[in-house]
Amino acid sequence: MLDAYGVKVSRQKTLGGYKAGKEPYVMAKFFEGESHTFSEYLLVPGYSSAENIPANVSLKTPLVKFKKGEEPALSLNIPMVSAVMQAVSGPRLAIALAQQGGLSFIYGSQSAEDEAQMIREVKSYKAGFVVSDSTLTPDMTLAEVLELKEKTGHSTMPVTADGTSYGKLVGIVTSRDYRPSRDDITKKVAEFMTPVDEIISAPETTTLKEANDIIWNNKLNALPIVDTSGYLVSLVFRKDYDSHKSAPNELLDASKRYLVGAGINTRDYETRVPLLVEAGADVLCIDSSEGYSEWQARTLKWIRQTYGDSVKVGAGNVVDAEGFRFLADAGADFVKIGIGGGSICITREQKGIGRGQATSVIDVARARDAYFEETGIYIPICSDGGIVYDYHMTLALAMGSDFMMLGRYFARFDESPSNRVNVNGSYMKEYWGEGSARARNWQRYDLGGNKRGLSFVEGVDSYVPYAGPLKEGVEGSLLKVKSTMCNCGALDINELREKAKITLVSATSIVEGGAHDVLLKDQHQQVSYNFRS
Ligand code: RVP
Repeated sequence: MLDAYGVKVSRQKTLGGYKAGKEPYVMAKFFEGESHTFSEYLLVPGYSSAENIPANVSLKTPLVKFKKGEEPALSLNIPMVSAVMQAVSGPRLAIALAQQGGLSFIYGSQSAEDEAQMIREVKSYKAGFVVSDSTLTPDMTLAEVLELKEKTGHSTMPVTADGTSYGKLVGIVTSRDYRPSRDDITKKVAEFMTPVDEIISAPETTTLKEANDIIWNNKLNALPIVDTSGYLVSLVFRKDYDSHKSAPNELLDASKRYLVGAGINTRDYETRVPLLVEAGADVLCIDSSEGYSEWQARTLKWIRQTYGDSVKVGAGNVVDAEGFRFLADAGADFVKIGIGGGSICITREQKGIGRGQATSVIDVARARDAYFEETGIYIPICSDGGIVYDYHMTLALAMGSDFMMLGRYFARFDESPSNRVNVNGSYMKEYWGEGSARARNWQRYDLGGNKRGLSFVEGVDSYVPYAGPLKEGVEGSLLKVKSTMCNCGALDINELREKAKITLVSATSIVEGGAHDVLLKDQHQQVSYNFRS
């Protein structure tokens, strides 16, 4: 039946909100209250005892669901995971983050074979043995070497016959081999590298301790490890040995390999998941900007039917209790929260969907607790996107998040896969959204099923200020998180939730919270202040 406008009455429910006859039919559901972001909240300190010092704080947190009274099969030592993004989660960052106690989800916007190879790289990583990602060929020029050094920040680069990181070793280049201001930049690597017959190298059977002794005894900065035919296997750096010794939180599996996760989508899971599982991925995550969908339920169902509970898989993203419940019932091992809050994300502008990140976390955390009460199953939740200041992490935890996923934050570090570039005299790293034109040929912005071609950009391509090594950045941020927890009288995340007192702040009090009504003396101070962490 058609109405006066020629529209089928059965479709009117969704089109006009009126029944045939034009009586009011149904109103949209309105959430009570506004939706808020982290910056609109502060923590009010509670009593802190002499025990409340950062050194006593544990940030251990569950990664996957568990039954009341049992231990989760996987936990994190720090509540941070890196975003499932091309510009963020490659093998190098995964290793650096696992060394600090967190976990990366290798991006799924690449072929399943390439993704599985990245997983293998992390799982086969022997602490201290680095597979070079800046390898030279003998016929490259000094100009190209300088460009690579600028991009990666690496000053020691192996030279192989074919330029691959597993090629026949022919030499090594360090910054002591050239003088950028005086040498001809068209000079070939072969002319200034230290050739292989003058290099001290070691066989594959070398232990880290032995490698370190060789480095010390010969005053080396790096030791190439080669196989019996002279092909490069890895490099041991003096600085990595030190950093391995100072990684008490590292996140290891039962065979002492680093834990690593992998992003999947709702289209090719039947072929991708087996490759990732075979490669050794410890946990999977369905990566989509909109998780409350039949496609996710189908993906979860297939994984459960194929692997039972042995393959752990998170799902998302959702922003309310209803979405959480759906994914919980569908079998998700953890649920990710957040639509449109990511720094590079323009989903809210493009589609008008989303919700303030803090409000979403609070709502979903309540649903998670209700689910636990009802079923005895605790499903961890992850606040994904929109963490700008370090204190946002503390707020996310206090509001009920079990861990956080961060993109911009990790993209800034040396170990992220993106290029480092010099923009007007300052080092920047490139950072682009998975829904940006740059990444979207892989359709992370999962439209569900096979609806390829129906797409528009939901993300931007950008720069973020370069922030040095991950270890220093993460340690600095977590020290702040721990000291705020101490101010709340909490020594772990559960205690923080119990004791946290959270207040909404007015727009004017946000201004009051920064340096105000003074002229900063140091311009750099102003700049770093604006760039946040
Ligand atoms: P942020 O940490 O604020 O940079 O946000 C990272 C998150 O943003 C990701 O984990 C993902 O949920 C979301 N994202 C990634 N790409 C895009 C996009 O192109 N819109 N959004």
